Amino acid sequence: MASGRLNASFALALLALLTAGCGDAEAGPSTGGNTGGVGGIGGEIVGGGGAGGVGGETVGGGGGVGGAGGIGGAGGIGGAGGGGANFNCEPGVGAVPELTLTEITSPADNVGAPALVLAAPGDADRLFIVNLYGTIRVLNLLTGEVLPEPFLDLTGVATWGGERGVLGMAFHPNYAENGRFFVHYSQAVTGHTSVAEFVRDTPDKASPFGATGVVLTETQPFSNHNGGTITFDRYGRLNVFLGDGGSGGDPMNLAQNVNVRLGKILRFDVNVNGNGYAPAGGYPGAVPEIFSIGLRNPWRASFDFCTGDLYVGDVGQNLWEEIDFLPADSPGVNFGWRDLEGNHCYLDQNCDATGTTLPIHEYPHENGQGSVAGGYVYRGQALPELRGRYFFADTYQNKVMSFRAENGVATDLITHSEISQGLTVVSFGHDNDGELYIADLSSVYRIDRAP
Ligand SMILES: [Ca+2]
Repeated sequence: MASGRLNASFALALLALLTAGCGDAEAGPSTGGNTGGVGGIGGEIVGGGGAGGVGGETVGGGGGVGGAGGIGGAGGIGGAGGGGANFNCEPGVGAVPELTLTEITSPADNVGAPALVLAAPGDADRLFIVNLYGTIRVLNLLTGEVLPEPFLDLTGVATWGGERGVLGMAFHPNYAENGRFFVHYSQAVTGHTSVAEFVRDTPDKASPFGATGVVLTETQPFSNHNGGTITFDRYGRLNVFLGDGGSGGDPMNLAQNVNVRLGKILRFDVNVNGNGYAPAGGYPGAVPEIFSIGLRNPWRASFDFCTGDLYVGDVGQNLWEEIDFLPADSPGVNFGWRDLEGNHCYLDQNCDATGTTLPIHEYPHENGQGSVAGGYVYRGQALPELRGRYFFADTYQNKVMSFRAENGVATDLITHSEISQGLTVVSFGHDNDGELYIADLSSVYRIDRAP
């Protein structure tokens, strides 16, 4: 269906964005369920439902509340990243059906270059669409209409082009009450990285000049490999994914340098004395906000709402694309770059992989092309067959794929070829029911059951 409608300027940006070996584009929009789900309906494990919210602290335990009715654990685990007022954490059942894509935005909506789709905690009927080119728009799921005015317009604050732009967004787990949210963007003029906090003025509007805090700024030695994802984990910590600084092959070996934040996963407590920031990384011997090292360009990453496991799509250099996996509550690790590209030595063919966490899944470039776009574990209602499957895509190879992580091993890998053609998938998203969406830099689609 819908063929990728890439016009010339999109294509240009995209080319730069995704140049093989220069990967690019999530991050778990921690839609958080402050609203606290109704709790397990009869123990139905309405995931996260739970209180989620509460500062994200408490292991979403919130579920607790729900759990009440439910079978303990139910909401229990609460959400990775908050939210998911209506997620379903039951195991998948039945054979994977044929899927289809339903386009939910149109060119007339002028949503620009959608690079991320996410839902706000406590806001079940709307989606926020992050436009790489500087605006964040709101889509009303009930009417199908995009609000005419952007929720946030960072034109002039952020710049875009190549792999720069508005790259990520995350709602505070308690957004419904405190209105706090975070945006990862490339600064105007310099192109350097900013992760800044904003507070909404109304449910439909936030001021671009109203940043209430700066979590981090980072000088970028090159324009590419800026990472992108920011997302809350189930303990309410903000996780920031940064690329290796760019060029190709990580010429300064920054991803392995524990004194440098590039090529890392960073963690911050954003609730210090209310709304202050503090490093919460804990990687041995590293700058205190560093949690894990050895990433090349982690454009899109997410936490499984139900388990807390972390999935990272790390864009490869010349030959291999990879999905990295870290079980919930693991200490930080070294994901290998640039000693390794996927499971393979990169520069030194006699490299030593001791102490390195290898990908849960890798796949080769095809015809010299590849750029992985990490997605989410499906925890929705409409397609119980998909529950527990981690969805991801390759932007250049026109593939949407999924697997299940079982005991740290990717099993039952599927290429969903029926929804793979004609799109330039750069990112995924989900609503507060756990249904999945695809962003392809020109439009947004929901993954549905084929009729
Ligand atoms: Ca790696």
